[in-house]
Amino acid sequence: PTADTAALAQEFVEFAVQAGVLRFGEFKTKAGRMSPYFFNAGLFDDGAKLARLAQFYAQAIVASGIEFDMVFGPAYKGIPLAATVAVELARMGRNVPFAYNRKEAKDHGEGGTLVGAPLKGRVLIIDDVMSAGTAARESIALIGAAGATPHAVAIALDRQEMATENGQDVPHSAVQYVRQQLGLQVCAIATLADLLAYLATQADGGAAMAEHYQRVAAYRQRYGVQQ
Ligand code: OMP
Repeated sequence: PTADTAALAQEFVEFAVQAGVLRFGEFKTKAGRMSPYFFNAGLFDDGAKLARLAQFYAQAIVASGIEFDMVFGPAYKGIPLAATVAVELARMGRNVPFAYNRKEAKDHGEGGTLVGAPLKGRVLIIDDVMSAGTAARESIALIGAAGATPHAVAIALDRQEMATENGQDVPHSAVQYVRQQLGLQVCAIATLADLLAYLATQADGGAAMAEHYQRVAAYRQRYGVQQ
């Protein structure tokens, strides 16, 4: 990461903590792990927060240099994300088509599961968090089936932890799998490493922050992957 993307990541972690989106405590993840932190993108729940969030995504995407022809939001959580990011990209002079999917096919009216611009060219998927990569794999299959190219994924947070296959931990993260095995580019606004860096700067701000740092560091020891 360049100095700029590292600074953007620090700003984003601070924003997520202040918005109550990134919380510390005890949380069970989809993979069944007890995590000392959890990022709930659904809590970016007013216009100002969504606008700010979209700016972070758009800046991270532009800084990554990833090329793409359109954006796609996977149902449900990816839909408002991709919509607001498309608006922000257009504001930045980069107007691209936008599409999303429904979870259930509609049998009347326009029909089908895809809404918005036709899927074509290099598609950038916008999602919240990648843990095991299940959601990403579904979007990739759907985009391929529509005859377009799943090209890249932009997420807010890369947890940089071991993916699971058939209930077993594997030595790579879902992001590494999507990059190396599926050949897509992945851009994250922030990572677990950025979160730890942030907590380290807050550690003299009180015992609570120092404890969060210790617990998140221990979690990385246990479940983190080599970068
Ligand atoms: P995968 O689809 O398996 O990659 O998991 C992504 C999902 O994990 C998200 O859509 C959330 O439901 C959930 N999640 C978070 O949103 N934030 C976290 O910090 C951790 C998880 C998780 O359960 O791993």
